[in-house]
Amino acid sequence: MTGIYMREHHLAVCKNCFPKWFEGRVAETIERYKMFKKDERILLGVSGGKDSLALWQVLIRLGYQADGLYLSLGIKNDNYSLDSKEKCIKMKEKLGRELYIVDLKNEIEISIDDARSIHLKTCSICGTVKRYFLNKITREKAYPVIATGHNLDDEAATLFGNLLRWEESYLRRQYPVISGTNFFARKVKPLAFMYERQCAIYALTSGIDYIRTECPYSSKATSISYKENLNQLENRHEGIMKFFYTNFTNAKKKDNAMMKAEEVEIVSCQICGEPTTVAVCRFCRIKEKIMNKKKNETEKREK
Ligand code: Q46
Ligand code: ZN
Repeated sequence: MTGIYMREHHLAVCKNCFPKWFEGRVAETIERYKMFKKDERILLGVSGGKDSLALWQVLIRLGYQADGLYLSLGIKNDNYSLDSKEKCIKMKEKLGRELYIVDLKNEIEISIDDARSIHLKTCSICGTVKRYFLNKITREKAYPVIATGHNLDDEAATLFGNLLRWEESYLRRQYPVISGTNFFARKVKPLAFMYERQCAIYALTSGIDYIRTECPYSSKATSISYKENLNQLENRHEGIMKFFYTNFTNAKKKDNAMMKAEEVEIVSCQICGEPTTVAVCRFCRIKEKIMNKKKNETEKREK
């Protein structure tokens, strides 16, 4: 039987053993970073992609209580949103867990496709919308933990971008686990030390049906070029991505000052009531901009 060779670990694992090996490594991360316990309910953001669906299955196989939240963003190209929702529903049925589905169109009468009309970067708006609903539903359903399927490639690309722009406040916040507060649940990334290709192999070797096409907006995401550069480095210097991110997290662990996030006052958004650091949260500001733009266009047409 052909083995799966992982250069960075100097290890070959056969197809049949790979899922167990992968699950074992995720379990180590969860324990090392004290992410959650077996009696804590976890809400996991699922997109229909390989990472989040793999994580959902791993958590259930490890005996954790994880439910999913799928956000239908209204990305119409290639029916991307419809296909991704169907993959999440399939996984919910396989695992026998709860899946919450939030349809952006029903919630706020706009979709991610509308974002282009206000000339903001689609992925930046998408990120705000996802964080908003993940936080909101987590609190409404009283989950103490939010999990996301960010893998090592994602985390290394984010770190790379934060360092290039010297984004100090983001660097302080970047870590595989962020403690909860009175306003927000604990945030965890159990796949933070697993390479993207390892997540893909796990999905394939353990029979996960995930969406194979990329989001139509992903080619414009800045993180893609960071990932391409990091992958080039990885090809020449095996394991460099892992060193980069692992040594960053180790340095943060040693130095308490690096872990300390800036203290900011949290207030309730004047429009939606969600916790925010400014009078009107970013989500409400974006929504208002899109609605105004639509209103102006309708008025122009009617004139
Ligand atoms: S879903 Fe959203 Fe991603 Fe698509 S619009 Fe960009 S951020 S690429 S993870
Ligand atoms: Zn708001």
